[in-house]
Amino acid sequence: PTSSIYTDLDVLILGAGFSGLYQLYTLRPLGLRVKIFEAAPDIGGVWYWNIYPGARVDTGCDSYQFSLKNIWGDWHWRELFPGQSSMQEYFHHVDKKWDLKKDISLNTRIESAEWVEHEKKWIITTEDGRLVRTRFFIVCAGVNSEPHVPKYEGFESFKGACYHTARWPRGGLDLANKRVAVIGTGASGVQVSQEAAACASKLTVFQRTANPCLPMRQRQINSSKQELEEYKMLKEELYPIMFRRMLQTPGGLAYMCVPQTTFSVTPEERRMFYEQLYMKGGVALWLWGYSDALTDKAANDEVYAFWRKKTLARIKDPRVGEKLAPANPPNAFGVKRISLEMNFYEIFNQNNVELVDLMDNPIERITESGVLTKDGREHPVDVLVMATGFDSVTGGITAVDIKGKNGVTIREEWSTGTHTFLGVASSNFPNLFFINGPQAPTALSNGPTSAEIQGDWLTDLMRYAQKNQIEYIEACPQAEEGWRQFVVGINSMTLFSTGKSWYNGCNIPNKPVEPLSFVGGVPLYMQRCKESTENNYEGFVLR
Ligand code: NA7
Repeated sequence: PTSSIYTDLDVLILGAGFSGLYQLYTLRPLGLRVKIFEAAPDIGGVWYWNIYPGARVDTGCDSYQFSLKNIWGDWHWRELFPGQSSMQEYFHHVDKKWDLKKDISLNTRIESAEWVEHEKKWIITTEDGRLVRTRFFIVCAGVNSEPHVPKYEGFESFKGACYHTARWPRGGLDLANKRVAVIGTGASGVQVSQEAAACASKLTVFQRTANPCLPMRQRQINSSKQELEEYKMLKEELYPIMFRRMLQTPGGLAYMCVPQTTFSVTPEERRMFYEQLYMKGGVALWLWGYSDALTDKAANDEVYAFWRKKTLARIKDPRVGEKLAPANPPNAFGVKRISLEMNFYEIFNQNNVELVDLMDNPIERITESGVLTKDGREHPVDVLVMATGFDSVTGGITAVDIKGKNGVTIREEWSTGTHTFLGVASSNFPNLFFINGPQAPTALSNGPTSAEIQGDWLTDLMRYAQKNQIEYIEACPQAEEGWRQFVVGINSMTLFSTGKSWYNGCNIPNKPVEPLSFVGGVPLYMQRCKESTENNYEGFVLR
């Protein structure tokens, strides 16, 4: 191709979710030529795509947003756990405040990126044939953006409607009086099942691994004028403190676990504390309990036993209860993402809802009219919902053909395991960065918090590069090896290393099993980033 069909940029960002938008906003003052390419017709990332019935944030609204006052100052949430449409409104508010869309090319899917050594630039190709030459390429593809659909035999023969939760039809899909099947019981499966149970003639939930859910305890907020006025005043005072505090907790949230360990208190005290956390709702019982809950198996068993008792009391049929909250759980409590629910356990008391345990009775094949399980039973289905998750953390990056220095794609390069330094860059891929990618706090931290921390770090690096005429930045293999050992080492000190979960790639056949996120928490991560920066970006080659 001739150079005239290229667009020249300093920075191209892939993705217009929390990470990409923040990156664009913070890079702009540097005066660089920056653009975002976004595959979807609108901004918001996962909050554009996930429009299945019941799609909702399961982090409290105060934490799950940008920390900058020019956004939150005149934005008021209406629900403690906002639904998808509120999130989309929020992103439009962000766009209006930051005037982002003029630098975003929507409906633009990046297909490939190739490093051109003699130019020290990336050549990016889009699906519609556009070419971009850019110094830096920042992939903000999202943690759970690349849908995973298991390859069942007979899939193509199915005559009903079939959708992955993240590819729900934009025109909507009426589940009323339909026979609905949901495969998967992660956050999406739980949310869609709750909605389907209320209107479907029959709902069949196919569960592979029982995964504890905690009560969301959703509530409306700011519904009266007075409440809103109070909230505004509280925000002025509290938000700056809260956002600072979020940088001091491992999960990038406003709260964290207490310093006490589980068995340092009496059984009565423990019971009272668990009750309090459970009543608080959301992730409290999971993340804000005793400090050893996710590192000591006996401590973890205590929380699970408490949760199980609470949950069994909600399910009428003890056989169903045993499936949903088994005496011998497949995972330690919370080493797989805990989902939040509103009435998930009660729906199984309804006559129109059935649970099928795929551990006992796996899916043999999909037929023209439903799902055939190993016991020979065919479950008739009009709408088949694949709530089967994502090629998490790395999938959004490896979906793009990114060819580095040696002509090898990042997909091939990571096929036996990811390697990065600080979770932001990978050797052989100069001038390429990822936000909320592998080996960073990512899935084990609050998304917007991590997007800001890494985004600020990267903007500082871009400023440094500009000031010092640096055209080439690459992670050193030795630094990567050290980082990998650090990530794996910390992970092995926790129960996360024992879990089968998308946190460590276990959900995707043939994906390497490794910790995909940094378990050491936000403050330690920030400290490591700072150490590198203060030593002239130690661990990177800068030229
Ligand atoms: P998740 O949490 O990855 O859940 C996917 C579910 O699908 C989970 O229950 C899986 O069971 C199940 N699954 C996956 N593959 C299969 C096959 N082959 N057969 C049967 N069942 C299967 O994805 P979500 O969309 O719910 O949530 C993603 C994140 O979004 C969530 O964590 C929040 O951060 C928001 P498994 O447990 O693997 O046995």
